[in-house]
Amino acid sequence: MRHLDWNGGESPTDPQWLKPKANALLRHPSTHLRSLRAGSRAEAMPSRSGSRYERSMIKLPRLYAILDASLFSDNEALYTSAQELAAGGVTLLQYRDKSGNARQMLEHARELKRRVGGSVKLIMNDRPDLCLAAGFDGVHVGQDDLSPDGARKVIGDELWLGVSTHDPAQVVEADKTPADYIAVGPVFPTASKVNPDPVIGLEGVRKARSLTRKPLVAIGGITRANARSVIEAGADSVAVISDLLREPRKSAEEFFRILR
Ligand code: TZP
Ligand code: MG
Repeated sequence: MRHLDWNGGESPTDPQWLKPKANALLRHPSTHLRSLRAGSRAEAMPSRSGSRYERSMIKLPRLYAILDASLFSDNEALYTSAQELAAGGVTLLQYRDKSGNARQMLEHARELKRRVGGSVKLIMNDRPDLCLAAGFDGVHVGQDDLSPDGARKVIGDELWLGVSTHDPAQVVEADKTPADYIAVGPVFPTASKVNPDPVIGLEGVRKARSLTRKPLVAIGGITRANARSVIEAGADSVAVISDLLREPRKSAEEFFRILR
């Protein structure tokens, strides 16, 4: 089926390896063509004394790919996408499945580890238990999941821990936790999350940058068209779902080129 995209042009046929939901996402206007706004890189900040944890700083790649299992028509499509992303240079990948059961998630996670674990750091969304069971490299928790302290207790000191935040108060709080990085968003409107928090814009990224020295991941509606502005607003890395769906390898390569 061909359709008009929101620019009035004809889009390619919907990829068969994606679920209809994912194809709808690809057409969602809000995930595309955000205006580019130049921002200024945040100055290096003095060390913050409020932090209760002294952890050595991790280094994030510019692109943090997220694979949402619910968007793929079958397991093989999910795994293939991960392999394509890895071939496109992705070294940090989060596995996310809001509707799957634990066994299915573990099966996915173990196979992802088998296929791309050699070159890609794998992060489990929401579930420290599945992170450990799958031998993943870290876990990402949100405001309704285990607290960063609780998650750290489960995964131990070595693995990566990320935390989602949606406003300045949450960033300040997250800064005091044993999280290795802080995610902020949604920066732009997104159709990939059910009931997303209010959009924070580039201003929200700048504000977050001023509140923490931890590595900062920006998420929500980030595309090749707006990613540069997000990094210029102070993010260290952009986390992306929908703009990596159609041609994962090519899209990842373009993100890296744009964010060089
Ligand atoms: N958290 C905040 S926005 C979002 C999540 C998981 C979805 C990001 O997806 P997309 O398609 O890159 O906007
Ligand atoms: Mg969560």
